[in-house]
Amino acid sequence: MFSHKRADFGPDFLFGVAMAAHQIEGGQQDGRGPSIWDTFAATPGNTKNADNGTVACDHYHRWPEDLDLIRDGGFDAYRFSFSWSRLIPEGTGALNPAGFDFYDRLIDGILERGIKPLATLYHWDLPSALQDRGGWMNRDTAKAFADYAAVAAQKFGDRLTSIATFNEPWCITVLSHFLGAHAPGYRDVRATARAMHHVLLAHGMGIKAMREAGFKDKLGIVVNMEKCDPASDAPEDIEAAALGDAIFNQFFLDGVLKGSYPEKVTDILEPYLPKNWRDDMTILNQKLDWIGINYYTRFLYKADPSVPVFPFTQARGPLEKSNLGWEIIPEALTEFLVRASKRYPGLPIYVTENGISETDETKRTAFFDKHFAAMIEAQKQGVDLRGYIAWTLIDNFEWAEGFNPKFGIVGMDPVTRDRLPKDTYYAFKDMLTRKG
Ligand code: PNW
Repeated sequence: MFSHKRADFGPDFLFGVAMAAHQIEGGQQDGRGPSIWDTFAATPGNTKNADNGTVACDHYHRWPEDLDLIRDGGFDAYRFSFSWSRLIPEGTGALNPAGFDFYDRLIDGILERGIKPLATLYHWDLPSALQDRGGWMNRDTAKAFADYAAVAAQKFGDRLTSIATFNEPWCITVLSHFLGAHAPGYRDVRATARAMHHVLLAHGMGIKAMREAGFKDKLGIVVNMEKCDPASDAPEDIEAAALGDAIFNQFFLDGVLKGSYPEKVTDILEPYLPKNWRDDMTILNQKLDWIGINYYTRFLYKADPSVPVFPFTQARGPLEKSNLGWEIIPEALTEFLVRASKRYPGLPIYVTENGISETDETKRTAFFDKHFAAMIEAQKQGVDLRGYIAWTLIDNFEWAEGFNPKFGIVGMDPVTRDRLPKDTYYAFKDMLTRKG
């Protein structure tokens, strides 16, 4: 059980769980177009055990029981993502009515159970047809995204509590175009710099389009912040960590909320960014209604002049770890929340993801409990923190790591795909449904 109770977080604090389309849906049918994660996972060596999201949790068919689990756990909200290529198979142009029907039923099902739907437009599954034309390296993808955002908002927006444009720009760009770990699997700094700018341009154009469609108070973005510490006291490692932090934890929110990028980063990326990127900064800089912060772990930075452009390497440190080797540092959540509320004042903040891959339920429950304490500490320090969304409801397709990691508070039988609630699910249920 948790040591906290609902009341510790103040009135109206929202608790939810998050999942993402490609990690759970399966259902490659009824007109869904291919996405970059279908092709990436189909290429040997890209994912552990050649796992892929073809069936995943079969949420496409089993969503009613998944929503029942969310309701019965006492959660207020469900954060999910739309599969862009299920709605618009080629990313632009013709719509897929069966895709719209699926999300219609899903959203109605969420509402019928008294749960708030929190939608994300882009959780990494770019339609392959757009990747064929350069994906995020191509400026046209930003326009395609804005059109998609407008269509999705017009169709579903009135029923949604919130709409986020992007989930984790760092993962979409640096992890996927520089480190090569996620789709499309590039290791190319020019691709990375262009993607960094075009994703944020897409965000700005998408927000503008949704505002013009009449949406006033529900629009935001979700970034992941991970602690960036030097691997030693050496000044070059300290400088490497500062650069890593500026890329990871400052570039994206500064871009959209201040209309500027950290100079540390543009000094390096200038030759690789689209030529007239400065002209776009007013489009990036749209008023937002809230921001979401995902937080998991930290990286240690070691200066390494042999690495081109970003002269450092990132490694894991020696502290207590999850079964994926991710260090557990709850205090850093307080730091990030305080830092974001000071740097971007006036915006409500949500923790939109936080969780651990673990088979030991005592450890998982303790992980959440410690991060609850870190949030309460942030509130004491004046952060306008409105909610916490746990990652994740069900063990699912953990991208390049396949199905091995166990982030779920509910497990899944690998053969029958039956849902198997774990101790931590019941800890949430106890905290969230306990009276008084
Ligand atoms: C997030 N890191 O990804 C994603 O939003 C989820 O889809 C994913 O399942 C979850 O966290 C767990 O991984 C991250 O390197 C990927 O620090 C990498 C990092 C953080 C988050």
